[in-house]
Amino acid sequence: MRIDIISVLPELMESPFKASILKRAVEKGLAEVHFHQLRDWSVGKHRQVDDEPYGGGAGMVMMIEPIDKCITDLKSQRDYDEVIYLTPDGETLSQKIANTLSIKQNLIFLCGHYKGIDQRVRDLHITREISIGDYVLTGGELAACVLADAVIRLLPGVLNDEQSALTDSFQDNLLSPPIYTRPSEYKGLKVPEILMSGNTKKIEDWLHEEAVRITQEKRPDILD
Ligand code: 6GU
Repeated sequence: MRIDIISVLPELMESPFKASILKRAVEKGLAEVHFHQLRDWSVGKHRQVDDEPYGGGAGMVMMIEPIDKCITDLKSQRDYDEVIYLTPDGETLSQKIANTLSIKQNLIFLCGHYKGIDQRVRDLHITREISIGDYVLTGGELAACVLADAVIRLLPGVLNDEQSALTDSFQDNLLSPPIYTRPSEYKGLKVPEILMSGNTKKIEDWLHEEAVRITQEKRPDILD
């Protein structure tokens, strides 16, 4: 998979891909992440990428020309499956969306800033709009990192068996059951006996019951 991320602040997004699992995914060639400074496609000598809104009002609007030039350049080099605009008024990111995107080859992420982008960019290029939740960030950059992380970890070969995405919370509409490691007792707090019983079938049943119980308690809305 290749992800091209367009932003006025690409430096905000470099570190997540330079550590741990995402770093390894990139090093193994399973994911390629390319950052593009939108100002490189600006037209004037002031590297301007935003302007005042027609009709008035507070805040600035990201101009169509630099974004169109940048996306057009990228599209001339390869076909893209989706051009995704990260915006708080997009569809809320879910595991289902991450699963869907994880089977794509080439993706463009456009990070919004200021009051948003000229509507004509949306009409012309954007195939999907994604938000990471009902709150407002200073820009789409951190949301782009969240989306890239959620998608890249699903690519075949990125996680090992122990980290398998198949047992994640949300993958089967259940939260994860409680987990424990040594010591078996700490300050009087004991690990449930059943987990040390060695009875695989009983343990599996118990873990599933606990997952259902915890989901009912914390997130009844995701149970099907
Ligand atoms: Cl994608 N962008 C911004 N600016 N704020 C957000 C968001 C995105 N998702 C949730 N809040």
